[in-house]
Amino acid sequence: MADNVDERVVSVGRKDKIGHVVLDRPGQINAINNALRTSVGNALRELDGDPNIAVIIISGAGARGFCAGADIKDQHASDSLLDLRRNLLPGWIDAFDQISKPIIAAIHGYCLGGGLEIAMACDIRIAAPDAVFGLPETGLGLIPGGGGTQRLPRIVGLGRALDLLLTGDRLDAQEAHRIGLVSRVASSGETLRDEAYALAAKIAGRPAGASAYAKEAAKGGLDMSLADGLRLEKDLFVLLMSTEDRREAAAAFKAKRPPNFTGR
Ligand code: CO8
Repeated sequence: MADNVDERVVSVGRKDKIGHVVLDRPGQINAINNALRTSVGNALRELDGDPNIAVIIISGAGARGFCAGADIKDQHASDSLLDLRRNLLPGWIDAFDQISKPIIAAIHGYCLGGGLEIAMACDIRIAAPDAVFGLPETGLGLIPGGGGTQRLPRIVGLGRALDLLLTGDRLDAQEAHRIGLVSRVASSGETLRDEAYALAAKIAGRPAGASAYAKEAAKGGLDMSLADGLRLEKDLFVLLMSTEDRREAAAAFKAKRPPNFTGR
């Protein structure tokens, strides 16, 4: 099935050093079709390459939720196995790992299936109190295909992950916070956006190279032995020692003035 990127299913905003990708199919609770999949990837790559952007936020349009997963109505029984495999294998959600800038998922309402897989591929998750999380795939005769079986155990541990995968049980925001599926809960749905922007601004005010390397070391190390991860950390540490921002941070500390970081 050809990817249809003519339908506008994602909108992109830029404010200060923050790029904002909005999943924009509110009539379907932002369910993931081919156009959305392609557009999200394009938007992330575009913002990652924009030197004026330091941090990326992803959220969902409309009152109902962040994303209700794969578009169940858009799945064609006539799609060949080859088509299905072609659509899944390039690992479009895995491509989030290629984005060097920090990505924050700002989640309200339903965050199910592929929607939760998108959120788990982000670096920080902040939830509105009304957020509802779950991986319903086994009830649909499937398993998650966007990284859920791999990222969920890495985030919450194998026992909790298998419980959620095998039961399809839903979690509210407080429970998701308790088990570490989200790291923050906004004080209200109305303030979620502002709180996500404040979090993004805090990160954007820090040296961009350090943020990128912190992310690369922490996430990259998960796929390595401890020894290889420690080596990666040291290599990236040494690279940062030569940056202007590192020198500026030390100079500002000595002069007791705020630093002026340039991203170099
Ligand atoms: N796909 C398509 N349309 C959807 C989806 C969906 N996943 N979810 C909701 N919608 C549509 C509904 O059909 C409805 O449209 P319409 O008004 O035209 O009838 C509209 O959104 C509102 O939904 P409801 O009327 O159902 O609203 P409710 O409040 O009654 O229920 C729920 C909300 C609980 C979210 C319910 O809609 C629901 O259960 N949705 C399906 C959730 C689900 O099972 N998601 C997982 C799908 S499987 C998956 O994601 C696997 C991904 C693996 C691969 C990832 C890479 C592609």
